[in-house]
Amino acid sequence: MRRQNLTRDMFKQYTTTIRKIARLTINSRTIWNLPHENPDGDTIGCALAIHHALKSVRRDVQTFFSEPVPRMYSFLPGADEIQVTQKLPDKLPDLIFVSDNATFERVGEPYVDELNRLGVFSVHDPRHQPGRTTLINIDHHRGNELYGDVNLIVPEAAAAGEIVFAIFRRLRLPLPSGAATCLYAAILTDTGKFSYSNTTLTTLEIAAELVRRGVVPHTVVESIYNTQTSGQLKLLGRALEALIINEDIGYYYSYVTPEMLAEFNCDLSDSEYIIDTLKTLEEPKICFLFKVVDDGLVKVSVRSRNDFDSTKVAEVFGGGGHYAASGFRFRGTLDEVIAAVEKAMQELCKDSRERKAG
Ligand SMILES: [Mn+2]
Repeated sequence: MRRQNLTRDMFKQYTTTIRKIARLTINSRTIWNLPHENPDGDTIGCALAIHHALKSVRRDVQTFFSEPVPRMYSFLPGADEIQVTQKLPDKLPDLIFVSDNATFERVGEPYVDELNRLGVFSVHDPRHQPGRTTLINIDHHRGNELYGDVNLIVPEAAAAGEIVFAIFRRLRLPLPSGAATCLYAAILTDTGKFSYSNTTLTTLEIAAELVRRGVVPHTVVESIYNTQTSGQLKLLGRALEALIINEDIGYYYSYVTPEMLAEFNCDLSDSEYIIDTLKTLEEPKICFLFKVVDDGLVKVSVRSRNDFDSTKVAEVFGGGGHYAASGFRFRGTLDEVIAAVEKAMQELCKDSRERKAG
């Protein structure tokens, strides 16, 4: 019985907001789910879990993606009900759920434009009008900008999926096994298969509860992780060959270019796993993966396995994330991002060395 209490304790200080979201959900008829751009397992798992659970209680719920569902998540129950479109309907719903999304802009350019067209803005925007719809922001990023009409930010949660689980429990919804599988995928991916330092007793308790509700852990892992194409493996090999270590400052990096993707018949989302292998080097413990989109844009993933807060460098470039895993976008070429990161890392590491010495 004590186990139950521990899980509940983490959410205790958020009870008022959880209750409020539960009440709003019960009282609404139409609901939208929007993921963040470059959707990952957490944002997709949350959106689909909300989709399932609310559909099962006869709410009119729609889930919109502005980009295709990444291949490894297409097995998730309900993925075939996602509407992949750059346009949103003209009539706003009662509620909009946005999960795992630290800033309003991160719903991606197409949906920022669409929401603005419909009169929906961040609460910090002077154009925001209360009552047009209710934007519910569920997240675990420390730097969340609290842009929603209701904001439930739980930095202690390993995944936004844990928070959605807490809301469902408050609603006492009969969690269908499809929804449970989606939440399990959310938690599994954000904890690196329960291996990152964010994995807590609560994480495992929630996972156990989801398994109790019908999730088959092996199937979820197989579908998400063990389904790479030969092109993806070869791309990984090429990226590992390209590894460069900066011994002076203490970080290393690699990159993926459009030419590499084309050679192995991959798209950018096929390069998501590379960082997981990249970050396993014993020393140094900070790494970057530069994913070149085109001549003017590089997407950057940052990972840290020591006392270096990866968000510090991501923030230099207007990005963010978590202590050990973050990212940012860089306007420029591969050479330019490599030089800019070296400069930023030099500054940041100098600062921390000075602090230690002082
Ligand atoms: Mn997340």
